[in-house]
Amino acid sequence: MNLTRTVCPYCGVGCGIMAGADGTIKGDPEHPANFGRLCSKGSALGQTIDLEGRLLAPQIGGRDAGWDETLDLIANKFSTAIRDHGPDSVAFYLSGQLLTEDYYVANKLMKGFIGSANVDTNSRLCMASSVAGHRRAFGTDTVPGTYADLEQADLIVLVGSNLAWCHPVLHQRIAEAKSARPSMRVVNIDPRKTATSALADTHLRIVPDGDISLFNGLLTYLADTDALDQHYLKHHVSGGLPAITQARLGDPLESGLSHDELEQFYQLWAGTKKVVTVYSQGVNQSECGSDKVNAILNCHLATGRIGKPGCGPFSVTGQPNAMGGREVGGMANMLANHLDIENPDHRAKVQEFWKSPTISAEQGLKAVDLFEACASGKIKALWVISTNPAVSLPDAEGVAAAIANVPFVAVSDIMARTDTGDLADVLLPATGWGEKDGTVTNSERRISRQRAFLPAPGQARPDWQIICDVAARMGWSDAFGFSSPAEVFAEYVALSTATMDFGRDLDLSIFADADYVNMIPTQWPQNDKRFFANGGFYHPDGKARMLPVSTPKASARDAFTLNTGRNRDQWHTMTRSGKAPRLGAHLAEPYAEIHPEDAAALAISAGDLIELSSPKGTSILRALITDRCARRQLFAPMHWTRQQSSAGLVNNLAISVTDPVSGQPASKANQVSARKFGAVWFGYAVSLRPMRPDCTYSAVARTLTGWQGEFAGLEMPDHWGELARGLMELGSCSASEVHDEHGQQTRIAFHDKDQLTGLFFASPTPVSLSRTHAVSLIGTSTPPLHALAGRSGAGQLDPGTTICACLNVGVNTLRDAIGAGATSVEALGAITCAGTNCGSCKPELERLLEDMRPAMAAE
Ligand SMILES: Nc1nc2c(c(=O)[nH]1)N[C@H]1C(S)=C(S)[C@@H](COP(=O)(O)OP(=O)(O)OC[C@H]3O[C@@H](n4cnc5c(=O)[nH]c(N)nc54)[C@H](O)[C@@H]3O)O[C@H]1N2
Ligand SMILES: Nc1nc2c(c(=O)[nH]1)N[C@H]1C(S)=C(S)[C@@H](COP(=O)(O)OP(=O)(O)OC[C@H]3O[C@@H](n4cnc5c(=O)[nH]c(N)nc54)[C@H](O)[C@@H]3O)O[C@H]1N2
Ligand code: SF4
Ligand SMILES: [Mo]
Repeated sequence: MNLTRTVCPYCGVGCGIMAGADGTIKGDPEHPANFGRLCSKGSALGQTIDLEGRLLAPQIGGRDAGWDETLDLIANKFSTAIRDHGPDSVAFYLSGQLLTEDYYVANKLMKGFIGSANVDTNSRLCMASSVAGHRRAFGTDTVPGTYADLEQADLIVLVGSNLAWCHPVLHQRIAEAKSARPSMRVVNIDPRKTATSALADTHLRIVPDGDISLFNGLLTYLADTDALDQHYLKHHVSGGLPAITQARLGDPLESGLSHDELEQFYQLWAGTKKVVTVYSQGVNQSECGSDKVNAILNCHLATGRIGKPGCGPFSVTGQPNAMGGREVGGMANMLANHLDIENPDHRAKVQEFWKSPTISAEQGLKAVDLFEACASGKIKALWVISTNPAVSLPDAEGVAAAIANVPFVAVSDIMARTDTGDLADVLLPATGWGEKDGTVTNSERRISRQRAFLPAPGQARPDWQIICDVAARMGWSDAFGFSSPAEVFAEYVALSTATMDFGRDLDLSIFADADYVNMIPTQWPQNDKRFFANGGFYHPDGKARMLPVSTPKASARDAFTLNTGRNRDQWHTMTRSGKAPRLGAHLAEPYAEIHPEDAAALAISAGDLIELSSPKGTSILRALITDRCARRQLFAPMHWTRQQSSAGLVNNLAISVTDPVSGQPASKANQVSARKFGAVWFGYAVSLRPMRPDCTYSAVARTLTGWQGEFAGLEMPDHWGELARGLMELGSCSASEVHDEHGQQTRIAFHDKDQLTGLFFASPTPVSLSRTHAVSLIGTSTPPLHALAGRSGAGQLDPGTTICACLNVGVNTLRDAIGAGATSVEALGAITCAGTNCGSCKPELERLLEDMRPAMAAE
């Protein structure tokens, strides 16, 4: 089998992959991000490349259309809006999952040719606070760290990062470094206990947004204990004194930590030269996200702990090309190639290089404002590319209404049905991962080639080409006459060279003669270059700035604080990861983590549903009772959409509160009220065919044998059989229905000749039966009555919820192995194989061992 070297399309670690058209996926042993490792999502990519659900032809108003007709229509609608209402009446909303070449041409079209800066991206929801923090401190958006720093550090502080689930290969690299060098320390700062806390020596459970108090306290401690680097401060930093003075005004105890916890952490930080502080959405997605970033940067600048091996602040990017998007300037407040939109010299140079008729002179609308402008009628034509804002933005229902309010909406996606695509006038079929060529930049500034190994399906075209085709039809064929991504990349590199006189960080000259076809993963400006060890910042005086930051005013929080984030085995709105049965097995349903005492107070027991409400909307989720969450705090995943669930979308609870500097929404601290959802019946179904999430409560997911669904309702249906048929779309299959003697439990088996095609179970309490076993029966010739027994066959262990997605090992199998004497992750691997493929589940194995240890000791 011929394998193609490419990169993983999921997270910002940017792992190298060797992929084959038959679905073979292997880690690339030569890629410096992963050296052959992959996580569960990367390993399961082979299950996501089929054409099921793909958008294969352009659509206008729901009908298939030809490319010429569609492109003409878009060009016409945009040109007309610009003519009648000015350039700011149109907008692009892009994505950190676009390739650099796609991003570059979209930004060029909007800023240089249309003449508006209304081009923003989902990076606004993701990295904007880090970008703002970097620019305030360094004068440019530079990430000084490299992955090797993580292995060389003596202390790694993970702030607001669930690395074990969200950047699993970096987590694996740290875990390996730590086991080789046990003196290495890891501290995890998160209001919630996560899989990442398991790796950490210390988990500091701060209050939500307690970060500034904590890091201001650290800065004060460093100043008071003579731990500052006076030489570095004198020569390379300005603003040290005001920042320290401001920090002193805060009270570190407001972080929610005890005096002892603070003292120990401060001592450790002050006493360890090689510190890397890794931070992610717990920092960025906050009302004070930019200030949190600067509070962290202040401590590194004050101690000169930046840019040296094993040292530095490290904002890890979420999406595979979040970094590339920032580089090409694909955000409303940047120009291109790390140049400033406000700077007339920068603008003149870029305009001259682009030979463009115009250049936008001021910032455009940032994501949340952009969709508000859609709601108010200011935006007349909108093009959404490679992102799903009707799910991922706060006030998701409001955003959906805003999109519906725009007179003309085009959506480019790889899938036919998404919550955003469902609102579009025109759908454009894009080629997806595996089918398209280009480059991406990962968290450590490494540019890698994504290479196609599959043919473009149907009429799908690469995003850069669709954008250029529209630009040409708007009258700019010369400037957008690219015939390959290689040509786009060459222009992007040439722009960096042309603007080198401005002395910015983004120097791509190393790629000037790059062989695009065979390009090897390379960091800009050169491999292993660390910025700022000897100063050289990008403010006019060449110094970095420490910024005075103050603790945010505690908002009244009498309700619950809903924290949101990610699951190990799903990617965002699940359009791709949701296709992989292996991944669906990990956490198959939208849930809310709730503390046992809060659950008790709301009379919620295991398996019950919880209803969350805010002024914006309501969600119904399965209650997951756990002390991983602190009291009055909840956590729910962001993944579920209207496509798989009736009430699992959590962003419809969010009010659009944003950081005033970065415009990034505060997705981690939504104020909600909670109560038990008073379902009178609960249902569970497995089926050979897709199910509809068409019930007061419903959530459907892929399984190894088809689909499964969880349901619940507020009223007893008249006919269970009709209800089940409606949800399961099993048409002409015959049904066998069984009721228990009290008429409480209903069980229905559907079969087509000998084949079992569906099972439906309903009960007045949460349906308790082995999901794994039910799933395993679908498609077999098990007799209906036997199947309706609904439990594992006699003597056969129910493996339980899947923990190891690669090798399909369930929690009960693991518990058994621990009961039989397995005391380590390695021993569990040897007995059950769990964790021996990609290793993403190791933190959960660790946690299971930890959870069972006290119980066993007590026996
Ligand atoms: N499996 C998986 N991996 C992914 C993704 C995915 O969808 N699925 N998406 C990718 C993307 S785009 C991104 S941006 C990254 C995100 O990666 P992460 O930022 O690591 O993930 P999140 O789960 O969003 O949030 C991280 C943590 O922030 C904590 N937190 C909440 N509030 C606070 C606070 O006030 N202070 C602190 N210190 N912590 C807080 C949360 O409890 C949570 O554990 O993941 C990337 N990787
Ligand atoms: N509550 C809450 N909300 C959040 C977050 C949170 O932590 N909590 N996190 C935020 C963050 S950090 C992020 S990054 C966003 C992510 O949110 P989104 O970007 O909205 O989510 P995705 O599901 O990644 O959307 C990508 C879309 O692009 C499509 N696609 C995939 N490949 C291609 C391609 O090659 N071309 C085209 N044209 N389309 C393609 C996919 O099918 C999918 O529809 O969510 C944000 N929203
Ligand atoms: S860590 Fe996993 S999701 Fe992220 S790039 Fe690597 S394989 Fe892909
Ligand atoms: Mo993100």
